[in-house]
Amino acid sequence: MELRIGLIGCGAIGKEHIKRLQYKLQRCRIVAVSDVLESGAKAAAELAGGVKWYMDVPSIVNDPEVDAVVVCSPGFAHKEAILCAIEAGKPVFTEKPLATTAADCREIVEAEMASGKHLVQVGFMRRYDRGYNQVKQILDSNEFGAPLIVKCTHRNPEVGTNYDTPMAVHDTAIHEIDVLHWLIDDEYVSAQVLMPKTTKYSHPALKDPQIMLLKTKSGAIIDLEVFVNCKFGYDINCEVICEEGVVHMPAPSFPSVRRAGYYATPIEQSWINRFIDSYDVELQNWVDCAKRGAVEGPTAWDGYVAAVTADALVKAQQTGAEEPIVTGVMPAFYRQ
Ligand code: ISE
Repeated sequence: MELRIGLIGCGAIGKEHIKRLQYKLQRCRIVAVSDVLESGAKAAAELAGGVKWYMDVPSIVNDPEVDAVVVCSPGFAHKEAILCAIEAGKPVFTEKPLATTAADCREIVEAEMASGKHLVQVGFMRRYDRGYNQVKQILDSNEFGAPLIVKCTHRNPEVGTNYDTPMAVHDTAIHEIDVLHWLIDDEYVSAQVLMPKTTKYSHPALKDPQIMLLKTKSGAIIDLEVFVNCKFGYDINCEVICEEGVVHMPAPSFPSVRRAGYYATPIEQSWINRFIDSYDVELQNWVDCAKRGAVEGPTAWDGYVAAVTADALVKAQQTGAEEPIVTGVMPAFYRQ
């Protein structure tokens, strides 16, 4: 039996996932879409091959033909859709963030635990990326000893004028926030942000670049450069310095070229392309798990941890001080 999906939010990532779920992945099918804009809902229904469309969350979630829900609406609208799916007892995959505040994330965690079923997965797709998984496999082998320092860069060629300083955390660093504690199997305890000279390509509401420092429970330090107007490409790097060696994540391969006095290798330009395979693997895995009532990917608890960590980083952007990150102990429900 195919998993019958209702997809909420038909903007850019919504359309990407409609194409992916309807025409690329296996064992699933979109049966309905919804958007607050009628034109958006209708166009997306067409894109999905003429499926049903709605303009409100309860109607699509409670449609008896919908087995599971995918949420691609803007972050502020996630909570309503996720809580509605939990109430209906349906598996729900939400794009990041789980919700926009730590308190809202906690509410989702509590609602899921009260339902007694594992229903929520957050779309932190980097956990499905080949490179990160290769690094994790090496780290988990213990042959390199304990991780001591993690050096990362998250560079975008440019961002829009509505992108401001806190978005460097909520929109951009949020990926490293999730993937790095999973990668080194540790917990964050504090956050600090250093602000170097701002690039001339930025604007007054955005300090760019930024250096974000995260300390972990075991004492490891993560040094993440976020630079969203770097101009040259979408450049994601991760290097883990361990007691007995260094592990460097491979970059996606491009052919090197010799031309006009240069020997060069291109750099990826778009984040959609950089993680395109990860999205496929992530959603196929979600479909297969949802069919048997399981969640293997990032949970609502991971979404909550990311929100608490992001809050500490945003505070650290303002204070310049080392800010504590207090998530509390992971409930037993999420350790199963
Ligand atoms: C965007 O929303 C993403 O998720 C990208 O991965 C990130 O690099 C970019 O900065 C964000 O705006």
